[in-house]
Amino acid sequence: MSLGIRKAEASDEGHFIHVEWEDGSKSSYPCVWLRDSCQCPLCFLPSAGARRLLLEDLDVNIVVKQVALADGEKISITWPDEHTSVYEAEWLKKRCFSEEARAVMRADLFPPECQYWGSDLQLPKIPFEEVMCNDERAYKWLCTLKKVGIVLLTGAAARQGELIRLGHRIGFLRLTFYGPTWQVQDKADANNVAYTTGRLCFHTDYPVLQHPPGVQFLHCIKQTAAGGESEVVDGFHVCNKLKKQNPEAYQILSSTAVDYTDVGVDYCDFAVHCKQRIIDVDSRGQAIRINYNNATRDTVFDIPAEKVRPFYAALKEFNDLLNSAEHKFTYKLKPGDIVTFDNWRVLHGRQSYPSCSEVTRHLEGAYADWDVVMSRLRLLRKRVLKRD
Ligand code: OGA
Ligand code: NM2
Ligand code: ZN
Ligand code: ZN
Repeated sequence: MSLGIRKAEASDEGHFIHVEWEDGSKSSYPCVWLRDSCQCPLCFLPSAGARRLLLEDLDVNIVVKQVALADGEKISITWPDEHTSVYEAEWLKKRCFSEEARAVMRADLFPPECQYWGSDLQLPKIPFEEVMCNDERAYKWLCTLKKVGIVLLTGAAARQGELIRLGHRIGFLRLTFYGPTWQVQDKADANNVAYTTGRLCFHTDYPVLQHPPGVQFLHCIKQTAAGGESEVVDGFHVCNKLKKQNPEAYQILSSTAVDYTDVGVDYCDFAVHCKQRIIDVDSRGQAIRINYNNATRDTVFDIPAEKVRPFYAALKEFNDLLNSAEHKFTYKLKPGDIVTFDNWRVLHGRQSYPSCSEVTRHLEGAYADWDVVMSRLRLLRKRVLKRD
């Protein structure tokens, strides 16, 4: 049972409705928002959960004509044009404008929990087939992926196609110029440095795309005996450290637009160019996305010449911190392992391995967008926790 309403009255010359709840707490709602949020069939399309009311038809200076309380469960408002709107207590309570109520709603919609890690990472592991057929396990997988930034799924078949299945489990994969899924192995005339046997220093994938893939999957099908170890580092954790230790480097990396380029042929031919800040920050200066791949960073560099060396110095500081023993975690994928990680937060790399005429190492890779992953996480949460 939800909390009932004790009293509802208009105030501020009809611009607000003040609600007093049964427990004595109070909420106030701007009338323009109430009118805009009318749930009647003329103003709202329930089958789409979307507003039908046009902004053209909203008077931003609207005031209430009359407000009535029904059984403490609903309030009913009559507007100057005699349109009436009814709002349920529970619906209103959730949408209370107080700082605390908004923080609760925000945390529900956008889980904020973030566990930073370094070389002490206890790599979370979940059996792949359990994620595929058990909703609790799938929910656990996605919560951990969001919170820690990396989860290893174990025991998949050592053949191509498992990532297509995983894509269906969440919804769909992100198609890029490298195809729906892509094969990481040593290739003649490689169209990407990943398709060689060389070492890959810490990077995020695909900063050349305006909206880089949020989540990456790498499925190990074949692993070389010597070399080919994987490395990961918590980019957000390192950014916090850099900001403290070297605020000037942080300032440069979070403000300089770096040119990226990727030109070639794969799924189709491509000529992609983009400008990205290596550390993307929110309005409070907190890192929200790392965009760094040294291989696709363009030789075209659209900044004044005198700013170039300070930029390299800042990047070097960041790279040194990423590589410090305290921050990086090293492991080696086994056939059947699928590493899933936050490509906006976790930087990854690999050690080199001997080149050979046969293929000695083969990973299948794929991307997903955070929108799709978070959507699946919310739906699984609803089902697993049996709530709305
Ligand atoms: C990549 C990549 C890692 C590896 O393909 O972008 O980072 O272990 N591969 O080969
Ligand atoms: N691959 C692995 O930014 C990049 O070029 C990352 C992408 C080739 C799909 C590599
Ligand atoms: Zn209406
Ligand atoms: Zn990569």
